[in-house]
Amino acid sequence: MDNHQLRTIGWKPCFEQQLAPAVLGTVVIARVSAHYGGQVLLLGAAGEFRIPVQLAESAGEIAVGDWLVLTATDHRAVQRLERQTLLFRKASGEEPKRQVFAANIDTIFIVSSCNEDFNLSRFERYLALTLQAGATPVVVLTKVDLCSDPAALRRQVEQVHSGLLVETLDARQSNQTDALVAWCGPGQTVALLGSSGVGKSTLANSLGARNLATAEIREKDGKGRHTTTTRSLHLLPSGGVLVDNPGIRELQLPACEEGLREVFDDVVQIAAGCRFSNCSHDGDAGCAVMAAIKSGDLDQRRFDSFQKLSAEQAHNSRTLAERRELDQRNGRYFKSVLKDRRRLREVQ
Ligand SMILES: Nc1nc2c(ncn2[C@@H]2O[C@H](COP(=O)(O)OP(=O)(O)OP(=O)(O)O)[C@@H](O)[C@H]2O)c(=O)[nH]1
Ligand SMILES: [Mg+2]
Ligand SMILES: [Zn+2]
Repeated sequence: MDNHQLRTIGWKPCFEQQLAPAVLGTVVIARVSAHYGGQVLLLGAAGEFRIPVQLAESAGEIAVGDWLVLTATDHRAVQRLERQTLLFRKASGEEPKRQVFAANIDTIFIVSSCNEDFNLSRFERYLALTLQAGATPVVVLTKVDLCSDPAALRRQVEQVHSGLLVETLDARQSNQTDALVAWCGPGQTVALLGSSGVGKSTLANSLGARNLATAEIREKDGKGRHTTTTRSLHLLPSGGVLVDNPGIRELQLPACEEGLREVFDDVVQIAAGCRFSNCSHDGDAGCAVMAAIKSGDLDQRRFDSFQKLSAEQAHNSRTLAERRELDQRNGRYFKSVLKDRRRLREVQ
């Protein structure tokens, strides 16, 4: 196994430790680079290759960024290495399912433009997801050239979470990406997350990914055209790996209570001072939250955002849990039906 080559695509000791020594030499290690309908594009020590999705998924569902252990002979996945981080949302639509975006991402660039797309509550939403995933968030504000006071926007975003890193740039200029290159060094995997048209693929190109398609946003509403349609992994000249994502239309929070509590640690701390532990923060006596809003210590917008995202998270985590339980019950039911059928066949 050529470890040096694998390290250039994000291989780390924590993955190596998961391999049984006996299998070394008899297997191929590869990283999921893209998913195209029936085919999965993989990156290994010897370069890119494709395998049918059934072979790739024979050790479980896969996501871009996953590490697979494949048989050397027919490239069937025998193990999906344990994920260090996992970025997912609740799948859109009524169905209570989660949708995995990407696995084993170290840093997430939360990309927003300084113009129409700028929205503090949206940052809070993305941030909760990033922290829940176990990745490091960096906010990237693009289109500074179209904004009269980017520094003011930057200060607003910095207040969303203490210590949050925020970079502002013209994503078309590669000489402005220096601050971001620090996150894209050897062995590092970075993913771009944001609405359509904010400049994710433009930024990827400026960081040195190869010629990703970009397109002008629509004039009438400033929205993007969903130019990027598949998630894909790209090698950067700085040594890291970058995942460009399609623009996100709707980001429904999945079960992510910890991520939310981390984003809103200030609100959680204030609420701990309410007289009653089940305070509704809506006129109850001794409510520390209401007092903080009145005194100006807590922003009404931030509190409303906390309430909204908490309710959404609680609702979705309930429905996801119900779905899991149903799946398990169905699984048990089908297994018992199969067992009964086998028994019948044996008796006949
Ligand atoms: N003026 C200016 N234009 C930018 C900047 N960044 C991106 N653009 C333009 O914005 C448009 C959309 O950029 P894309 O890179 O395609 O956006 P995207 O986020 O990848 O969009 P999707 O693939 O649809 O999700 C293009 O016309 C870019 O040239 C910037 O910093 N300044
Ligand atoms: Mg794009
Ligand atoms: Zn209260």
